[in-house]
Amino acid sequence: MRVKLILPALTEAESPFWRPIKYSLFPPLGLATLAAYLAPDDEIDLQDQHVEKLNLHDNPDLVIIQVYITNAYRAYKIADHYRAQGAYVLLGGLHVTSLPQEAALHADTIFLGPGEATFPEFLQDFRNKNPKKVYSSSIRSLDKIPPIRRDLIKRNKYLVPNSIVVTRGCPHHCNFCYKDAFFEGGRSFYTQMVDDALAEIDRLPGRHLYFLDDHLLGNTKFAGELFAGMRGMNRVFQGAATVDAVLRGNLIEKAAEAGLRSLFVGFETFSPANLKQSNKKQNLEKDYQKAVNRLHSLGIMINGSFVFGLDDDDADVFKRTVDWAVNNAITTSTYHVLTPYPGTQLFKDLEQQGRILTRNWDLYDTRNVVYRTTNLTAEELKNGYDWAYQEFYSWSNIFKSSLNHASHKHKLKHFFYTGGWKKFEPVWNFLIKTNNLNNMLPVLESILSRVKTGKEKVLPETEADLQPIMNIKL
Ligand code: B12
Ligand code: SF4
Repeated sequence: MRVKLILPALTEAESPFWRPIKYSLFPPLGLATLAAYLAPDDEIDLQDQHVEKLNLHDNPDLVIIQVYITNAYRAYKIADHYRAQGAYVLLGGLHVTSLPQEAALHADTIFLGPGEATFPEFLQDFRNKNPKKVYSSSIRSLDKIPPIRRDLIKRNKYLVPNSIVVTRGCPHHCNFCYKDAFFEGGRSFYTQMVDDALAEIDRLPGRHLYFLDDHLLGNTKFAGELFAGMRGMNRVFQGAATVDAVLRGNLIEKAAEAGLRSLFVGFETFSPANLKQSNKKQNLEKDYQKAVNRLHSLGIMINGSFVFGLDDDDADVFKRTVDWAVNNAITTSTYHVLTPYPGTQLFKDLEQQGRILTRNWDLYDTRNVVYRTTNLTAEELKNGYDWAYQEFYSWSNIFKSSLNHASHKHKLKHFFYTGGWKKFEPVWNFLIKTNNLNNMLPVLESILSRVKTGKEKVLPETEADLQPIMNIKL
């Protein structure tokens, strides 16, 4: 059987905000996960439109498309094209799960929720010529899943080919998050067996890993055993977790020992009223500064996530948020305009209040205001969001923020990481065009080398560690 798997590019591919580097970070892990269930003699073509031109002049028997909210229209067009020429088309992913009726108009079969149980079930039905129209996931397990088909990933096209997920979902229930809708009808947080996760890590070449798990520290026992198993593997890795998990127990120390060098943390807002509105209970009354200090004392860089536009936000929120991040030496910030994804509690609440202004899903990219605001006008919100990005990533703030670390090594790491990420777009574009992106991995690994504990004392202070960074002529 000829099988085509497609990750259509997100809308930004045609927008002035398109940053090729942002979309050349991670390979399509979900599709490579599904490909593992296909037969050894199936002819498989996996295409990621973010990094390559789609070939639509082929003739597959089965087409599998992953749909996010802002690639939905593009995904539907591709689906219609292949159906018109007689292929059997499957649609699945977050957006299909949120809006199955919409997606069903463009597919022969749709999938709701994770695909680990439903996709193999479909394949059996398909081979028996009896596929269903809808498969909805209720069995949720990662036990004995076949190894991800990483051989189908064009590694040289990505800065971070070693992305990995060892859990699914999250133990929390923030009302703006996709996760309750996506995992409805079954468990919404579950993990791999530790040994399987370690085996997957072992299969990955090089040193650097990026865990895409929503909350890598979400299950203390699992994470503790995973980090214990990773000690001595000589890995450096990045991941995501919540403020409360950073503050609780000593899991974060174990993570640092295992090689954690940067963490995406959902601070989102400083307002208790906003946290309550978002059902983000885990952040309530938590000392953000303490979490930051703890991470920095372990040499872990921070990517802070912040949401603007919650009902308690006023015109000062942008400056307050940027100043806090700069003063606390947050390495990178990700700002979002509050976005009510369909299927979430936030969408339901705003819809009930008559506050949803558009259903043009292309605008649901966290850069646009798609709902009626309260304390701020939509214009203030959009301008404030744009200003926050510009301000945080201004050279003066990158300097200032870097200097807020105690050790020289952390200062340098911060400066090169942030500057490199946001200030050298033409260099990234050149590396992408010349297929050299993957060659930057050793540089990233150097930047993620260890800074040690206490007052961020350098451990061991080796000039050699930083040499590759100093040598890049950006
Ligand atoms: C990697 C990633 C990215 C990459 C995506 C590129 C890539 N190659 O994947 C980049 C960096 C580009 C990115 C950007 C953004 N992202 Co993002 N990203 C992720 C992340 C962390 C991991 C995705 C992943 O690989 N998961 C692991 C794999 C195994 O799972 P999966 O892809 O979901 O696939 C499974 C199922 O969905 C299903 N499945 C999927 N497709 C299909 C198809 C068929 C036929 C079948 C049978 C099954 C099936 O089966 C797979 C196995 O179970 C997720 C969070 C998460 N944990 O999923 C957020 C996430 C997808 N991102 C999100 C957001 C908000 C964004 C941004 C808007 C952020 C921003 N402000 O810039 C941007 C832009 C996205 C946009 N405009 O829509 C949200 C999406 C919310 C939503 N409802 O759509 C998520 C869920 C994070 C969150 N917690 O809110 N992101
Ligand atoms: S902590 Fe993060 S992943 Fe978990 S529910 Fe909240 S926003 Fe979603």
